[in-house]
Amino acid sequence: MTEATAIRKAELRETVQRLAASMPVTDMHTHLYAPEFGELLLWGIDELLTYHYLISESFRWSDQEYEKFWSLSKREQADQIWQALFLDHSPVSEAANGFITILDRLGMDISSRNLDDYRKAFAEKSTEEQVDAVMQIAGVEKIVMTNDPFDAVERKVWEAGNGKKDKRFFAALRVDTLLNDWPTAVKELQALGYGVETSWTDRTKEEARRFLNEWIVRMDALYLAVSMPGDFVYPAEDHRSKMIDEVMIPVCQERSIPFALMIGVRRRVNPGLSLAGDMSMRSDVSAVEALCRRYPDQKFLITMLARENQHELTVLARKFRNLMVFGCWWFLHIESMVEEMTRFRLELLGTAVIPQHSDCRVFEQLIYKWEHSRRIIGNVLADKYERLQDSGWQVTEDEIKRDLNDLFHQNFWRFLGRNQ
Ligand code: RAT
Ligand code: ZN
Repeated sequence: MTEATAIRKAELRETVQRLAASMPVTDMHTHLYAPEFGELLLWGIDELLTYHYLISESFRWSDQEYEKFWSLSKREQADQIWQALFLDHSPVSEAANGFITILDRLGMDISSRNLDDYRKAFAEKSTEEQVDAVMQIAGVEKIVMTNDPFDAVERKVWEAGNGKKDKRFFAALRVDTLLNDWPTAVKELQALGYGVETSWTDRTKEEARRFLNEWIVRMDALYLAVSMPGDFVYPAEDHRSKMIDEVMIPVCQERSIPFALMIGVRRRVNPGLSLAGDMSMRSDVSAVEALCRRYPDQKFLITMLARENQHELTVLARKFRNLMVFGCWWFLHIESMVEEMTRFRLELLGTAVIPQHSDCRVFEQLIYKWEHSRRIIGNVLADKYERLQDSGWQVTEDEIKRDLNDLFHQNFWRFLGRNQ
């Protein structure tokens, strides 16, 4: 190690922070779409203010009937949320603070608190312009969407061959209906011409596999994805286990793609809140253990929603190299949890983890979700390097770049076997 390549102690943290702030990111799970998907791509001020994270927070301050809220136009809903969360009270929550970060980084005058001015500034942009600008500001280079062939609007885009045009966007085939609502899946599959029936016959399995195979190829899907309730058990004598063992794993293996499971949701705890009414739920990590053990050649991307499951899941990743832990999901995507989880993940796994995904639903959210996460992850990493430096281990700028590139980008692609 030469004097020239070693970083002086006083500069170490600043160097890590600078590199963490600018390292290009692959966002491996979002609900964003390429511009070709038209109305499915949400962006703009009213979409930002009516993000379901903010809807549930605004109801903390309101006794309005849920139906009344849903009957309002999007703009009226946004006005109400602005009033409740930004004017009547201070926007200290992660999601509310994130909205302010977005406005600021887009060059708006935060001190004016003038929603009309903000609206005007957004209205001047085209979708394409905003997508380019946001990706540039956020430093996000590649975005993985969440894609569902049962969605009629989305299906048309793929069938017209427009889903793969924008090379910055990648597909993930979402299979929730097949696993969690088989009767609906049967109807959808039949309508698309697949010869399935409710009972678990050989032909049904074959046709379900054909459906997945055809759609993986059509979308060039990077992985299969599902969100599971917290009471997901595997193996079990139930539909889910049969679907996983006889349809999903065989197809993933044939196509050499990972299976992503997001475990620990309790859907519609308060149905009146719609999408904002879902809860988290503690899960049994042994389901993941059983999958990883039974299918050592199958890769699993796993995230869990309950804080209580995080440490055990991270320990499990030490035991199974076919398990990649990813992201701080949903209610865990807050400053304190990202800090805690990143710290023990690095302590248990080194840099062999995907520390964050954004889960954005509205395009500009990329700005705040990544800026906030980059800062925390950079800080935790700096702590670790400082400790090494105290023992005489010199870390170079190139090594810091290598590590951040792994965390924000390359670990995902390497796990997929598709180095970018
Ligand atoms: O984070 C979210 O916005 C949730 O509503 C869900 O979409 C979750 O991320 C999921 O993918 O199921
Ligand atoms: Zn999601």
